Amino acid sequence: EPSKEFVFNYKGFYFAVNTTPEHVASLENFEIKDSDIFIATYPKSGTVWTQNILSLIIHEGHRNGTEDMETMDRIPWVEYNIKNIDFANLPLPRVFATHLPYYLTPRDLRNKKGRVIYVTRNPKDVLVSYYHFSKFMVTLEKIPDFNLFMERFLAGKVLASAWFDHVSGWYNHAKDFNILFLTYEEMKKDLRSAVLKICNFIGKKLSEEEIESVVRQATFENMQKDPRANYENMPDDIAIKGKGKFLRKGTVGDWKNTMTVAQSERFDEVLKEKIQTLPIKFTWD
Ligand code: PPS
Repeated sequence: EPSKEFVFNYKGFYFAVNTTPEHVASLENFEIKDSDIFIATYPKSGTVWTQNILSLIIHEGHRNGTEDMETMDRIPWVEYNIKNIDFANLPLPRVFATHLPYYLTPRDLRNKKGRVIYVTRNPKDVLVSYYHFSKFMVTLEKIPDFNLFMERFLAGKVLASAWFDHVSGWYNHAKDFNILFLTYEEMKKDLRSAVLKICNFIGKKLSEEEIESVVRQATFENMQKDPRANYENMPDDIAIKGKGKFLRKGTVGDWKNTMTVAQSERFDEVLKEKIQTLPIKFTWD
């Protein structure tokens, strides 16, 4: 079992202890506005990237660099409101990020009010990214041995529980939501098309130059340099400075640099058949 020092279980899902069961429970009745947009993901699947893209699409000042506001302040985490942002008074359209499983999201959202963008990533890259991430997050349990970390991940004994349950839950309940599915790999392959898909989904029309500006500012290289976008100013009680970065490598197939053949086979043994039941094909390299 994961250590109680780091997570608690609420209705079958592991949350970090920097939120409370009361706050999570209150989200059921969280009032959704028609223009609300939720970015939903399993951790390490492209959340920060999508947050930045939405910031750039929606806010002119963000796009042209006249507005100095960090993504994490503009697009708060719903279940981890660590900065005590007043959700009710955010400018419209409100955008939120979340790792919630489909069944713990606000009821309105499950009745097709507001919009959801759900981003997936091939789970071997998710695992490797998660492993590196846990080394510098104060809020995550330290499991330095990769093999052990992988077993915990495969058993769903980590923050956000089992990757497969998260992804299959959202895909199988897609019809309850007003939802756009994207993959990390398609964003990587053709960022411009992904940006256009998002614009189309939220009903925002941008000029050709504006689209180009969004795409340029949302590349890994440019986000890594942009303190508004790269999460380098996380509070000290959340992330340990100098031990790692939110924008670490940003590639497809990095799992091959960490996982041994045996580990990859063990991973396949647990997940390969299940993955084939999903209405989605993953790109592994
Ligand atoms: S979190 O903590 O759940 O919000 O993490 P999340 O943002 O979902 O995932 C982090 C990984 O996304 C990569 N990333 C990017 N890749 C490509 N292009 C851009 N612009 C980009 N921005 C973030 C980030 O580097 C993490 O992946 P790894 O493999 O660790 O580099």
